[in-house]
Amino acid sequence: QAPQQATVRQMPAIQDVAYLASLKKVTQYYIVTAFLALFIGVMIGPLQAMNYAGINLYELPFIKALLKSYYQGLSLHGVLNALVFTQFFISGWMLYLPVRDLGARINMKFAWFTYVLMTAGLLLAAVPLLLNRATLLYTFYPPMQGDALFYIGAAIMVGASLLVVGQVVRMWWSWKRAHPGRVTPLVTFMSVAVWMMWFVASLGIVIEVLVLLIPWSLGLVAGVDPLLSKTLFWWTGHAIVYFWVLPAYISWYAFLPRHAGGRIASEPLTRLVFVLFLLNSVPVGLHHQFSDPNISNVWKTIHMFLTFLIAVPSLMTAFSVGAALEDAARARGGRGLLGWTLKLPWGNAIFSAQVLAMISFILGGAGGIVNASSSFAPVVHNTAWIPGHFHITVGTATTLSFMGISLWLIPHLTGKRLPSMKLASAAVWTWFVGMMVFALGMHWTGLLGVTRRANIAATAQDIYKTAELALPKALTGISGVILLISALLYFSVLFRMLLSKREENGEDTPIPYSEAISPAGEQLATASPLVRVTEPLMVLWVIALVLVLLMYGPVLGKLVGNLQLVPGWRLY
Ligand code: HAS
Ligand code: HEM
Ligand code: CU
Repeated sequence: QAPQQATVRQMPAIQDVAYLASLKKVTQYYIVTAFLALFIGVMIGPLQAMNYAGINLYELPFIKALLKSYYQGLSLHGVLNALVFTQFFISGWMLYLPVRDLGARINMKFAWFTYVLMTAGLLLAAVPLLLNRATLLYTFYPPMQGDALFYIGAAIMVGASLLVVGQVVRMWWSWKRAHPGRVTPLVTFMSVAVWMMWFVASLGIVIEVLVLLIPWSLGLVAGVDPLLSKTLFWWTGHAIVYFWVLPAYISWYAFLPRHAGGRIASEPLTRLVFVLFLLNSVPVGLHHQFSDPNISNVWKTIHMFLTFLIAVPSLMTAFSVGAALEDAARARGGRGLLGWTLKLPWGNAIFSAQVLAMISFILGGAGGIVNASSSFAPVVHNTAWIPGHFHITVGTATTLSFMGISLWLIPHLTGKRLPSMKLASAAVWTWFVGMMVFALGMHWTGLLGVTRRANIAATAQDIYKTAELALPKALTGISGVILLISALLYFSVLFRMLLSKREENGEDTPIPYSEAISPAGEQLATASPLVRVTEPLMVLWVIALVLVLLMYGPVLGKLVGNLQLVPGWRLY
């Protein structure tokens, strides 16, 4: 098809200036809170990388004053980066986008209330974390026990995210009622599907925390069942990784082609991808529990195959977004089998951040398939390989995408200008290089048998000092330095931007909508069968819930029928 000049989708205008300003402000609060959490979280990362290089920095007086132990630092790092940064960013991003996409009017008081509630939950949980009274790592597996305040704060945070689900789904539903027969616009469709998936996903952790952990930490019940808790945790804990990455997919599909000067490949296919995630993201969590007792191999194997199945929509994304980029590059005169990639706007940090995030995700995804395969899992489980895997998924695919997005989103929300594209580019490229080196070092160290979550630099054991470990350990240490520089570059750009004066109307930096080569159309009556079967998200939501109950019911039933209550431990 001959490439055409892309025309931007006309967003419905929001006339009420005060309303638009308040909507942008609440989104900005979410996004800025997210990056503040990331800033603190990421500053601890290099210390951990040094640990895996065999260098113990935790005895330095300055560090000792801040962190009681390696594990307090690791708990803060995991919670702030993986749980707080992601949830706040996503709650702002996936509230703002569908509202603008539909030109809808939401209840701003409720939106602000949700933000305040989420922040209150965060602050409550932060108290015991900072006081070393919830040094449980971000998975908080019992019987390790923390102060009740930690679990209560976490419950409030998750509860607040469910209020966002309610607000977005309700808004979409009123739009449907006001526009019978219309096809839901793509960005709204993707956002609603992800929020619905998160609702189904969150039920596991909600039950775990409300029914098991809070009463136990308050001393109302004497014991807790570790395996039941862990199983409920991974009900949520696997799907949460798609809650982290799908908001980046929204940008890769809908906005990235525009940054490259091109078009979305296919809207109907994109809708199919998101429906597959809604249906299949949750019932796969047992791939985190292959080595746990009391869960039958039959169920572990079923979850393993369902995990392979959930890689399919990501593979579809790779080909589809890849095609969109190729379309864009060829429209700019790109030639050859791979030569077209040179025509992509690599100097634009908004673009390069997200494409480098995607390249990192090809490797992270491949590693994920290894983790999920029951024959390989025993080799890599609980080794440094696993942090290797997730720093190129959540730590790069998600984080670097969100960093790239922030470079246009903050100007759009605030009317402030990006102070320096050069520095932003330097931050983006060093993050990518740093994480590639980190992943190489950590995957390699893991294959040589070094465990994750181990303060190896503080032990005298010879097994961590063999000659074959020298190179991978050195790589990890070097990556820590590169990533520290990268983070300082990125945050200096971000904070300079936030602290600068407002220079333009934020609408001058529009939401970068792309046109589609194959659009979904506007009217359901004339739309393709694929568009029509993907439209009833409410029905698909119910099916998703039923599938999870089928795939988890028997496993949980057996555990509940055979409860093993044990008292709590404090190891710190
Ligand atoms: Fe994972 C453990 C399996 C995806 C995060 N994962 C983790 C943990 C985290 C995490 C945090 O089966 C650690 C949990 C803990 O602390 O114990 N993971 C998978 C599989 C996938 C996967 C099969 N993981 C993710 C994503 C994450 C994430 C996404 C966060 C965002 N993971 C596992 C397993 C474990 C695990 C086991 C447990 C291990 C253990 O033993 O403990 C799949 O969803 C991956 C599918 C992805 C692909 C790649 C598609 C590529 C795309 C980009 C295309 C690029 C283009 C660019 C087009 C198939 C979409 C072109 C560029 C040009 C220039 C042209
Ligand atoms: C764990 C380094 C950024 C999420 C770790 C570990 C290292 C590390 C070495 C393994 C610790 C261990 O197993 O003992 C770094 C460095 C970073 C960085 C150098 C960049 C400067 C990030 C980002 C995220 C993230 C951006 C997510 C958004 C996590 C999580 C863990 C972890 C969830 C697991 C904590 C646990 O096992 O409880 N990090 N990291 N990290 N990191 Fe990072
Ligand atoms: Cu998983």
